[in-house]
Amino acid sequence: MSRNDPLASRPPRRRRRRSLALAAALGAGAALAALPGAASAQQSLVMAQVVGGTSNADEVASRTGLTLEGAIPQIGWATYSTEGDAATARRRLLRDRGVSRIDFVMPGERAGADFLPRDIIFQSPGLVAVNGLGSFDWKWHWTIANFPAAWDISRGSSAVRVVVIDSEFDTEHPDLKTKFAAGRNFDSGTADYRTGRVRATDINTAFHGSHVAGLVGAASDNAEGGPGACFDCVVIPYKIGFSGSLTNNVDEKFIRDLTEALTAAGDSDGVVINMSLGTSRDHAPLKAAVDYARSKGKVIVASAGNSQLNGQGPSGVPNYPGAYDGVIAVAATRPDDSIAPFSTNGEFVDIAAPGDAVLSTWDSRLDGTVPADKQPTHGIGYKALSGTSMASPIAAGLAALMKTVRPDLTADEVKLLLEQSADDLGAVGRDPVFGSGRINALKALQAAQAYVRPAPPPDTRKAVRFFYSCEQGSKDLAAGKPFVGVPVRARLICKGRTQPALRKVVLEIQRYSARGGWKRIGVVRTTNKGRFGFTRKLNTVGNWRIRVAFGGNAALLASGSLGVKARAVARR
Ligand SMILES: [Ca+2]
Ligand SMILES: [Ca+2]
Repeated sequence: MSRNDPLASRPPRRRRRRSLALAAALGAGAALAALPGAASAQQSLVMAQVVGGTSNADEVASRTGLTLEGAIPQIGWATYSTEGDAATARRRLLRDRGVSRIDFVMPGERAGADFLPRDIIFQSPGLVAVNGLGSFDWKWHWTIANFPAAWDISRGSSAVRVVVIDSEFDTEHPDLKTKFAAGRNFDSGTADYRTGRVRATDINTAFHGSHVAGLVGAASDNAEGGPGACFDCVVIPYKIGFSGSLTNNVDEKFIRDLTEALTAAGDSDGVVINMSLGTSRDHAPLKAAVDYARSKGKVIVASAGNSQLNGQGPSGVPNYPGAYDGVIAVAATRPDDSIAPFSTNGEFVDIAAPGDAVLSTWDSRLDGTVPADKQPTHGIGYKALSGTSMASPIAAGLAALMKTVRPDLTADEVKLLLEQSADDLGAVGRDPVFGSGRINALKALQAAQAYVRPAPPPDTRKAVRFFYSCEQGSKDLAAGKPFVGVPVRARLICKGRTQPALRKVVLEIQRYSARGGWKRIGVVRTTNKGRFGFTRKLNTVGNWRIRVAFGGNAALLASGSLGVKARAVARR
């Protein structure tokens, strides 16, 4: 029985329509004032990063009707001017397919602590409604977890990639299109299976992946919507299939698609994997895929599930893959740092992150073409959703920031530091509701920077020393001395002792070869006083290096010895 939603998300019950305050946010224009005495209208400049390099900058100019002022090919940025309204020019550039991002100066801009991205939710007032709590600032999910201060330390890196395994992705969304690496489609049995096509085609499942991907890494500083947690990171979108609706029961195809996608994520160059989904039953292939991705060093983050409410599934049922060892299972909090009522409780919950009424990217094509309860909140494809599906990518994005400042951290270390730096909530210490507490992005990055890996405990065992020698006829062969020539088929007679005395211990007699190193050719048992003796017939022509060796025990180190060297030569 799998009564959980395959995707841990549900739309908020109340939705607040909000007009886009783009013009208000940008209206004051760029910092270039008109020259004194100039008769013409004020000229405004906008810099734009051109897709494919500045050789395409002219085409952007002709499509947007703006004047190309100059370009910097080394970094791919071009500058455009307009005699008209600066906000209009920016909008034209942002919507042009040849532009990945733009840059401009905000009125009154100054450098300071707590980097605030130049996205709408950081520049304009707005509210989201939380069931039973009231209305809250629409960027609450970033501020409560201290992300602005964390972004002063790191905003991610294009070298740090996050695989998002989810429903579908609006790969042309203006806040996402520059953030996606090539995607892969694991929706088995469809025409797009095993292609790179991951863009949404089904309005029933379209929103979820776009929303989750935006929370990981939506573009920032582009005057669109909001930023993602790790907005200079790259998102790798992996699409899997859902049977018609996100609220359908789990089926075999879902498990199969998820398992294949997670295994591929293990082989990918992603360092973090986010799965805002789950099922209430343990599935062996899914567990194997988790173990495989872990063996590849991936940081795996998953939603804790939305099963705590009646009607959403049985309370407290573990959500897989979140409940597997080594997967960071994320519960959802609200703007007052209470637990979201749907967030699944259980010993498997590791941490909590904001997850009730969280604003993020929404498939922009859905506007006006879908039922009222699935329409975007406003014109640019942003929407507040609730679920541990939203908490998980915020934590995953933070893990990516940690991997940016400390690429050497292992997945277990990232998990440990996320937990240790979290703000404890609820019952003191780790508890089944919040796990170790609500993530704190600033403290997590500071902990990552300061982390000193504990040195492995020194080996205090003593070494065993060997004193022995061999003789053949009148020749003495002491350990560690150069080769001594002896007739082939001669017999070496060897004896010696160990220090400390190994009583009644079996030692190995070993012979060295260049190909195989030291290999056992016999054994010898020590006496009560740690003495031993053996003979060895050198039955082939060539070099013989023979030693005795001890395998070690709780008090003594494993130890070899130098060995004696004999060169067996043919008899004349
Ligand atoms: Ca943005
Ligand atoms: Ca606690």
